[in-house]
Order: sequence, then structure tokens, then C-alpha cells
Amino acid sequence: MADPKKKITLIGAPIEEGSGRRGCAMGPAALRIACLDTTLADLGHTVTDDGDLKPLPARDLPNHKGANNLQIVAAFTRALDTAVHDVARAGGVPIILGGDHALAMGSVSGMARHAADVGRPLFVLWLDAHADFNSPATTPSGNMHGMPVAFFCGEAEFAPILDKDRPFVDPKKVFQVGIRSVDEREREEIAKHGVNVFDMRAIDETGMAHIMHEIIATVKAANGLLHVSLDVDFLDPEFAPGVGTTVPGGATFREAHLIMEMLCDTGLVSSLDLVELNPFLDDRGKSARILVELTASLFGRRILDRPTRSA
Ligand code: HAR
Ligand code: MN
Ligand code: MN
Ligand code: MN
Repeated sequence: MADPKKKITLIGAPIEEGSGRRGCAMGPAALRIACLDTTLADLGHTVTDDGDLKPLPARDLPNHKGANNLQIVAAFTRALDTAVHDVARAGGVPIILGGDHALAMGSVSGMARHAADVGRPLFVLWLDAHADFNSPATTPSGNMHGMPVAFFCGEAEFAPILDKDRPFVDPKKVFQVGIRSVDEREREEIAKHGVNVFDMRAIDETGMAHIMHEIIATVKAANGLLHVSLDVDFLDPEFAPGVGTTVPGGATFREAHLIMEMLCDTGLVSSLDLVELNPFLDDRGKSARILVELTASLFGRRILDRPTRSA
């Protein structure tokens, strides 16, 4: 069951303008300092680091009330849509080093185009304290890192950021795990669009293994691609303090590892975002290191060489 060797490309996305505070722009550097590249290479993968994207603001777009820093967020969205699609089309696995979660507007849109090219459905595993399903019409903050899921599902088409005819993700193919902070209007939106939400209570009630078996079975049955989007605040702040939006009562180190170990055995993961790391708020690199550890588990590091226990 060992994971076959992959061609992995690291793409730095030092965006912090989607969040309400500074610091996430240092995320890609911290992940590199925590040895993400050599850790993956030591597992036998071919790793290429494409460096950081540095797009200029999208001056063709007007400022928009309810979408803070739209021009730079749109610029990263466009750059990542292209970069991620290019890597996937060449048979590689893109890992996006964030950067705040607004970057998933671009990374997931790029993967949705790739999935359409190869005729497979795209599923998204959203590991986060937050549902990130706001739009400029519903947001309480205007911060675009609270909007990426609505955006790639086609529910936040308020400005011509990407081609309006692009493939969207079916909200019913989005699985959110670890959720514990949802805004009032966001709650209505995710219910209306049929997003699959496994909140912290569901994890407590049934256990992480049960939830992951269910998600994996669905993706496998559809022969889907699976994009994983890992927000640092998915984890309990005890394990990962380096994030601007800590919410108590998050996933443990072991729960997060189990997800990665189970996913690794499936071979279904096509792409990964590592987002919201704020090194300015971290405790001596602790959160950067845990992201690298979890990525290692996702790409083949294991305790014993045995497959996932059946459900
Ligand atoms: N839901 C809130 C808003 O829209 C907070 C969003 C915070 N998002 C992140 N990423 N930290 O998950 O403003
Ligand atoms: Mn998020
Ligand atoms: Mn979050
Ligand atoms: Mn709708």
C-alpha cells in the first residue's frame, strides 16, 4: 500500500491581504525553513520548488465594498489558477504554500479546470475551523479569506476575477471537517447548497476514522480527484498557535495525522493547500513544523508499513 512516488511542485503564495492582519505573507518562507522540500524528497518524491508568485494588483477591477483588497486577492487568484493547472496538467502534484485562505480561490479553480480536462469530478476536503462560504453579500468582515469556498462553487461571482464560464466545484462534493465557527448567513448558505459539514461535534460523536472512511468511500466510488485544503486553525491552538484566527476546541495532532495517513493510502489526493500560517504569531516554528509533519504523513511517512484498517 506504499504511496507511489510523485512529482511534487511547491508554489509559494505569500498573500496576506485576504485576511484581516499581517503575517501570512511570511508563511511560505517558514514552511521552507521547516524543510518541507527535503522532507518530501527524503520520502522518495521528486520535488521542485517554483518559488513565490509575485503578481501585480489586478488594476482592471474596481474596488468593491465587501471585498477588502480585491485587486491583490484577484491577482493571486489568477496567478494560482494558472500555476496550479499547469502543474496538474504536466502530471504533477501542486502544494501551495500560503498565504491566507483566499489563495484557495485560485488553487481550487485551477484544479477544477484540470479535473474537467481529464473528465473526473473534483472533490475538496476543507480542514478548517471556518466554513469560508461567505461572499461580499454576506460577509461580516469583508475579508476574502472567508469566501473561497463560495467562490469556487460559483456562489460569489460579484466581479470578473476569473472566466465566468470556468468549471465550478459542486458544493455537494465539498467535505468540511473540523468546523466550529460559522456566521449566521453562512450557516444558511452551506445548508442551502448541500455542503457536507462534519463539525467538531461530529468528530466527537463518531470519531475521525469513521468520518474519513465515509469521505474516502464517496471519492473512490466516483473516481474523483481530491484537493485537500488545510487551514492551520483546523488544529487546536494548543498544537498550532501560529494563526490569526485561533478557535478553541479544534482537532488534535493525532486526529490530523490520521486524516493524512488514511488519505495517503487512497492515492486520491491530487493537490494540497497549506494556509493561514502566521509565523509572526507562532511559537518557535511549532505550527510550521506541524504542517510539514502532516504533509509528510500525507505523502507516505508512516509508523508501521501497514494499510488502513477497514471500516
Ligand atoms: N467567517 C468570518 C469572516 O468571514 C471569519 C473567516 C475567517 N477565516 C479564516 N479562514 N480564518 O478560515 O470574516
Ligand atoms: Mn480557512
Ligand atoms: Mn479558518
Ligand atoms: Mn446558488
